[in-house]
Amino acid sequence: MKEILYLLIVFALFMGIVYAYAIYATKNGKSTDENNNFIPDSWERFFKWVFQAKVFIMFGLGFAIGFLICKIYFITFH
Ligand SMILES: [Ca+2]
Repeated sequence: MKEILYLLIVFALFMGIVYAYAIYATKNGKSTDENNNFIPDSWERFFKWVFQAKVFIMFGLGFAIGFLICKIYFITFH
C-alpha cells in the first residue's frame, strides 16, 4: 500500500516538474512556442493531451494521495 503512495507522490512531482519546465522553456525562448500556449511546439504533437488533462491529472493524483495517506496513517483496523 505504501509503495503505491510513494509511486503516486513521485509521479505527481514528476508531472509538476514537466508542467513547470514547459512554462519555463517556452517563456525563456528555449523551445519555440508559436501559438503562445506555454506548451513547447515540439511536444504538442504527441503530448498535448497531457496538458489538456492537467487539471484532471493533478486533481486525481492529489485525491488519490490524500485518500491513501488517510487509509495508511489514520484509519487502523484492530
Ligand atoms: Ca505551443
